[in-house]
Amino acid sequence: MTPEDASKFIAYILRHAPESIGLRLDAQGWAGIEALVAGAVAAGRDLTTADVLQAVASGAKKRYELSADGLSIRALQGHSTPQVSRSFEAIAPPPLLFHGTATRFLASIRAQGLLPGSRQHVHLSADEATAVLVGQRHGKAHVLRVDAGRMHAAGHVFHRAENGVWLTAAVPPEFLFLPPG
Ligand code: HQG
Repeated sequence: MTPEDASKFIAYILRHAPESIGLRLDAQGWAGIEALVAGAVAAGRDLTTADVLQAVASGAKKRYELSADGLSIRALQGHSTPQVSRSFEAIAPPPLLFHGTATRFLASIRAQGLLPGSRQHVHLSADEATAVLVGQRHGKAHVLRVDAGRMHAAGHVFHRAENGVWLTAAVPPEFLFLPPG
């Protein structure tokens, strides 16, 4: 597998579908690297331990973490699998956060606010440039500004994953700066 394909495959397994290769994650998202590689190979994928270690070390996005003993790996955020319920500390967000989306989702977001979809949290970023890249994955990017300070004051809980991604359960529309329309 190319490094990019390996990283995407590992993300899919560790966030969304560990059972598809017979892998069991613990509640904090950890899997043994040996079990991950063995499961992938048994499912016909050409994945090696070196590919896994490279996926952890490389990439602008720090998607994964190695355990202290170097034997296990987990995805830091973005899970939809019910096997994982990571406990994140609640912390106060900066006053303004950003969410990158696509213009085609704006009407629905205006009505419902930001919903986590299949993931366990809505993902927000502290900088606008990251939000543009996230939005481009879905189409014509639109960056929404989130009034995180006011949301937090109103009792909404925020977390920050180790890679800097901000997480919250949902963002009601009144905390979004939406374009007129
Ligand atoms: C949109 C990537 C309609 C939401 C990134 C987004 C991120 C709504 C899409 C991480 C909506 C969900 C997560 C509503 C939200 N109506 N659409 N009410 N509320 N949406 O991929 O935030 O490369 O599940 O705007 O960098 O795009 O995987 O979430 O467009 O950190 O490491 O529904 O994934 O990281 O899409 O991305 P996603 P996301 P990785």
